[in-house]
Amino acid sequence: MLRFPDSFTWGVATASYQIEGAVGEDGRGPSIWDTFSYTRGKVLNGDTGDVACDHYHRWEDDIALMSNLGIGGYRFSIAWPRIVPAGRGAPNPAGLDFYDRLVDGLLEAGITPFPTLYHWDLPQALDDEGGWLSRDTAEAFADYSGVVVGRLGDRVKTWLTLNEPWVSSHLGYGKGEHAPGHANWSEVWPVTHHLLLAHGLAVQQIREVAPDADVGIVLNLEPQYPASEHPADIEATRLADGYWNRWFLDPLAGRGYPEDAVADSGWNQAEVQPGDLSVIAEPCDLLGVNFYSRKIIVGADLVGEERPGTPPEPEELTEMGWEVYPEGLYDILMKVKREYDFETIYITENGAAYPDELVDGRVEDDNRISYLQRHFAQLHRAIEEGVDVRGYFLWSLMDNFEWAYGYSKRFGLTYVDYPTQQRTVKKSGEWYSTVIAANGLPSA
Ligand code: IFM
Repeated sequence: MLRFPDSFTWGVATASYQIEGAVGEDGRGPSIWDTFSYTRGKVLNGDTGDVACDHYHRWEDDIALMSNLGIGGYRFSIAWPRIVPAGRGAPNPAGLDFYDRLVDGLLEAGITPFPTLYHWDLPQALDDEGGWLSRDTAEAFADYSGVVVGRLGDRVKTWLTLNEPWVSSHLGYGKGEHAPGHANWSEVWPVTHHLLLAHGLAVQQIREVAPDADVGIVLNLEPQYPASEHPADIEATRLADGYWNRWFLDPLAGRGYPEDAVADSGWNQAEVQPGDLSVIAEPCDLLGVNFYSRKIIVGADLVGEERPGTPPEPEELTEMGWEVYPEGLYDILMKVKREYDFETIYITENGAAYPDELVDGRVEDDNRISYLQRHFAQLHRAIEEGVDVRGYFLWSLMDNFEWAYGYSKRFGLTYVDYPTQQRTVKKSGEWYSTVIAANGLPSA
């Protein structure tokens, strides 16, 4: 039996736009994801988050679902456009009431709430004024954070500011695969700065409103490995790590942006004003790590050439096409421990999409169980070797709106039949509840 620490939190994660639906109800303003998903050709099959999992109306059932599985912590996100429909200005009482009821319901069920303040649904009104290209958006985020924490901070003890700023900046502004759909690589760097600034300003705001709360940010970290020992591969891997991991970890740790990646990007850091780097490095209590896969890096000047060794081919992929590489979770946790001094870590997301099918009322997702089992073993290994991981949040409680893939990818422990909204716990959900009950993995 691989036992986890006694107070370890076993949780699940979701995000507002991916599950709530009710986009036009109770005063919620439009978000960039409404606009993006209503734009023809942006989301597979024209899917939108209009209804999603209808969690806005079914939240009590969803809490009961978690409770039946024995879930100890729920990481959800708060929709900024429900709280402040125009992004800044007067808060919307009905939006605050929704999360107030949700938090009370979770606490009554013995489930600890871990809200994230921003999981990509920026109010459209702020995008109209420049979105994350504008420094003012960072200030507006801090104000909005203060409103939410002012209302829920008597019951919520842990706050997460941003989810995966890499994705917001690279996919939203660089590639255009996510809202707001810009495809302009030079926008990525100022956007990352404004996002990190927003995080730092929000941490300051949260400290004022709820001085005893724990605060952190969620990064999607990914270990990068050279395809061979060739110096070109090794150099390219260092840069890839700079762009993917260090670009965020370094400024949060008070080291500023990584010089090598900044030089390579050509960003002149014009948006970095005096004092910004110390705001970004405002001390936090925890780091949230989302882990899904790894990258194998080929140096640019080796592309197409005969290689000094064969790069490993991925042996196993999820339905997203992401390589299953559980050792990567161990490696990235060890790297963070070795190179930084974040107090504690939570795995704020990990999980896999598979082509699940509901047959005779059952989803036999043994592939997902195998994926989870191997990741839990690597997580356990990192904890044994001294990484202070306090909890694990499985992505996701239920199948949901997978951004540009719409409803075509299923990550849930619970199968959602979208036309009827019926939830069916998958075999992996049953299995996860045995892990939770045992606080560990049966060695077999
Ligand atoms: O669904 C997303 C989530 O919103 C952020 N992290 C990755 C998940 C799977 O792609």
